[in-house]
Amino acid sequence: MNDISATVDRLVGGDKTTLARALTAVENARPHAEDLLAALQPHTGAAQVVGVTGAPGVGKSTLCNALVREWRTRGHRVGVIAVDPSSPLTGGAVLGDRVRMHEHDQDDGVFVRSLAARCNGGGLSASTRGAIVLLDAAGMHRVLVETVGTGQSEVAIAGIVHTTVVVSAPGLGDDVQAIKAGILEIADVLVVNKADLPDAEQTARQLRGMLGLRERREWQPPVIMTCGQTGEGVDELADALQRHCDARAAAPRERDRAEPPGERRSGLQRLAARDRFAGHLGIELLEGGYGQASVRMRVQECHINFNGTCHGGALFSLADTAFGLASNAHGGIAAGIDAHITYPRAVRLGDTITARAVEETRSRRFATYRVMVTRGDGATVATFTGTVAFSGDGQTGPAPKKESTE
Ligand SMILES: Nc1nc2c(ncn2[C@@H]2O[C@H](COP(=O)(O)OP(=O)(O)OP(=O)(O)O)[C@@H](O)[C@H]2O)c(=O)[nH]1
Ligand SMILES: [Mg+2]
Repeated sequence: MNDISATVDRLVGGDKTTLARALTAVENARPHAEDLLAALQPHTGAAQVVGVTGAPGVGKSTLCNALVREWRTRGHRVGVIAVDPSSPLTGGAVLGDRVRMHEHDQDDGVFVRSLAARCNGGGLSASTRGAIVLLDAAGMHRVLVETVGTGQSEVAIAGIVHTTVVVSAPGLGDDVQAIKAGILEIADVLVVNKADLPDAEQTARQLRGMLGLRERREWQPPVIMTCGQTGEGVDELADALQRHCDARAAAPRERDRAEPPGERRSGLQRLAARDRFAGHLGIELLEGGYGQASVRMRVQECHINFNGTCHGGALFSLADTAFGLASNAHGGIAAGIDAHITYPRAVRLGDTITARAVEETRSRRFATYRVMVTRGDGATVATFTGTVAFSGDGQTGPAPKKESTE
C-alpha cells in the first residue's frame, strides 16, 4: 500500500486481493487509506449504490442474495457490504450474512464484505462510504449495502446510497406499524418480503395507503412483493431499482439548468459573508457552485494549540465551512446531521490550507459530502465526511419546513 498509484492501478484493474486489503485499511481508518480514496475518486461514479434496510429478520440477507443472483443474470458485477451499525446492540448480526452469501463465493463477478462498527455512527458512515468508493472504483456495476434498521443507522445509510430499499415482512407483530414514518420518508423502493406468508397482500396495501398520505413527489416509491427464498418478485425489484437509477441520473441535470453558475457563486458569497465564525478564523471563500465549495485559511498564532501545531478544531471549522457552503449551494436549507474528520498530518504556523467540499451522493432528503483539506504542497492534512438533511425537497428555493425522522 506504500505506492498509491500502483495500488490504484491494481484496484481499478479489478484485483481482488488489493481490494480486500484496501477495505481493511479503510475499515481501520489507516492514514494512507484517505490518500488512496482521494486518488480513486476519478475512477468512481459508475456504480449504482443500493441500500437495503429493515427490521431484524425480515429477510434482508436472503433478498440481497436473490438480488445478486438476478443482477448476475443481467451481466452486472456486484459488490456487497453488510454493515453492522451497532455491534453491541445486535451482537454482530452480520456474521450470518457472510454465510448466506457463500453461494457467490466462486463467482468472480461478486465481492462480499462485512463491515463492523469500530467507533461511533460517524465512523461507520465514513468506512461505509470508503468501502463504496473502493467497490465502485474496482469496477462493480452495483454496490449493495445491507444494514439492520435501528433508527439512526438507516437514516445515515440513506445519505450514503443512491437508492434506499426498505424491507418489511408480514406477521412481524405490529407489521406495518413497525415502519415508522421517518423510515417511510427515506424509502425509494418498499419491499414486502416473505410474500409466501399469509397477510403479505394486506401489508402491501397498508404500505400503499401510508405512501398515499405523503406529499406527492417526482418519484413515487413502488411497493413490491418478493419471496427472497424462491426469488419470486426479485426481477420486478431489479427493474424498479433500474428505473430509480435512471430517474436520478436525469434529475441533477434539470437542477443544473435552473441556475447559472455565476449566480450560484454570488449566492455562496452572500452566505459566506454572513458566517461570522468563519470570518473570525480568517476563512475565505475561493470558489463554489452546485454541490461544491472551496475555502482557504492561513494558519496564524490564534490557530495554534499547546503542541505548537494547528488546532484540530480550526481544521474542522475550515472543512465544516466548505461542507456547509457546498450543501447550501443548492438553494434549499441543508442542516448537518453527521460529520467525521481524520487528521493524517500536522499543520504548522504559516501554512496556507484549502478545504474543498464535493457532493458524493444525493437523495431527496439527504446528501453526503467529502471534504479534502490540503496544504500548499498538496499534502492531505485532513479529510472530512458529512451528511446533511434537507428541509423541503432538497431542490432549489423550497419553503423551509420542519421535518421529523420519527
Ligand atoms: N417464508 C419466508 N422466509 C424467509 C424469506 N426470506 C427469508 N426468510 C427467512 O427469514 C429468516 C431471516 O432471514 P434473513 O435473510 O437472515 O433476514 P435479515 O433481515 O437479513 O436478518 P438480520 O440481518 O438478522 O436483520 C431466515 O430464517 C430466512 O430463511 C421468504 O421470502 N419467505
Ligand atoms: Mg441480514
